[in-house]
Amino acid sequence: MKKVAIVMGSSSDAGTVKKAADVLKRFGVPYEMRVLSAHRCPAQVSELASSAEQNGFGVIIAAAGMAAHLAGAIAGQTPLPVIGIPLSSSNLDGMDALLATVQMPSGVPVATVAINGAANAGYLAVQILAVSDSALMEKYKQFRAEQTEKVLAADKEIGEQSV
Ligand code: RP5
Repeated sequence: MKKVAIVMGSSSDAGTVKKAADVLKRFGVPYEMRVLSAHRCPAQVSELASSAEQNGFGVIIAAAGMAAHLAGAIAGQTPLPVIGIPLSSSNLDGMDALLATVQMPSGVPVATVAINGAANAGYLAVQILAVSDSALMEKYKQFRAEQTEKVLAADKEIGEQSV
């Protein structure tokens, strides 16, 4: 199976970004985590992005806050799909990172999840890899069915409290 690279702009991002790794772990998808900054170590970001395809990665998740150029900088240097996680910071609550991550020029997309939406970045990476991996697709469909069952059980339970 192809691996997922999870890159974050700072070690201070790790608490939020870990939720993406937790999802990948749950589905048995191999991943590698890195701390690399588009601004503080651009050469290393280039190295990771330009070699990711030949190194066995299928998707790259990139998380950053503030002037969040990490996902876009990676997307510009790889043909692999890139998922961006904009992270909240104290001054602008993540709107800065959201706009910096999502507003990519035509031809170089970053699939941007919600502010701090690390779990969905993990799920989206699973879905992308599952397109060419039928066992993974079955696991993902099972997860979706379980989600539905949980909501319907909650609906039944609360419905029983109706008067
Ligand atoms: C971004 O700046 C990082 O992704 C982080 O969210 C934010 C602050 O980084 P630190 O100053 O905590 O390293 O590049």
